[in-house]
Amino acid sequence: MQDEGKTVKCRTIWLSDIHLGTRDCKAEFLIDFLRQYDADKIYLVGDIIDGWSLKRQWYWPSTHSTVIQKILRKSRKGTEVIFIPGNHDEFLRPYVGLEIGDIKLLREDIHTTADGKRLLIMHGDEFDSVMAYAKWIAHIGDYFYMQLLKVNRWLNNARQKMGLSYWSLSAKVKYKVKSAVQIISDFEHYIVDAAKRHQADGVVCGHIHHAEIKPYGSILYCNDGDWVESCTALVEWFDGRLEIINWTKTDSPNNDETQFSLS
Ligand SMILES: [Mn+2]
Repeated sequence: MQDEGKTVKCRTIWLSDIHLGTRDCKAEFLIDFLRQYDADKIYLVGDIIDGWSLKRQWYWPSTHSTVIQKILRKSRKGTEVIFIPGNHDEFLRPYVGLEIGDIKLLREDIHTTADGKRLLIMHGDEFDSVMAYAKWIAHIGDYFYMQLLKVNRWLNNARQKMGLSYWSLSAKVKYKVKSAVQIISDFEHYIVDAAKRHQADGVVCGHIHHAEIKPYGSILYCNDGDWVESCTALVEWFDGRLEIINWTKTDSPNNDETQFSLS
């Protein structure tokens, strides 16, 4: 993390999958990030407010309001804020094209970097219906896997007591994790194809909670990650360089800051 009180100014910040309104949202981390990072333009790339979860159960601690206030405050102070609703905040999709205060709601956008590259900005759920088991991705991680190993141990102790043979739940899950890797790769291909259709040089999306900057041939695939597990943002510096900022150095298994230049 940066020194306390020192503001880092960048050209653009992309944030997505914050899931305000859920217990998993790491609002405090995001508040801390927003306190230290400033930008000319902020993209909210979907799943900012979790309407699905709020519909099931109302959960709204004051820190979640603080996140919104921080973003509105930046907007008042001159940051251009563009909100591209995702599937969890699809209740805002009927309003795309409108402005809420100074925040522009768009279905997707093209951002031009300082070095003149065109980036398609989209949430990324657009291809869920053509991708089998897409929902798996958001739930698969090391923690989940460890929990399953625990359940597996318990299950097999019980099976042993009943005279049943060993059956590996974790092997089943490993198979699923493998297919999750396949799903992420399928997802990236769909997104990259969309960028090609828009004749863009790259794409920025969210949705699968997996931050990454990765070239696919001539197209640069960028995912800004999430604020429920990894606490990551994508930023553009004033020379057009893109970088993933990882805000939890301590509990993230993937704590290397990734830098990448489009050219
Ligand atoms: Mn999503």
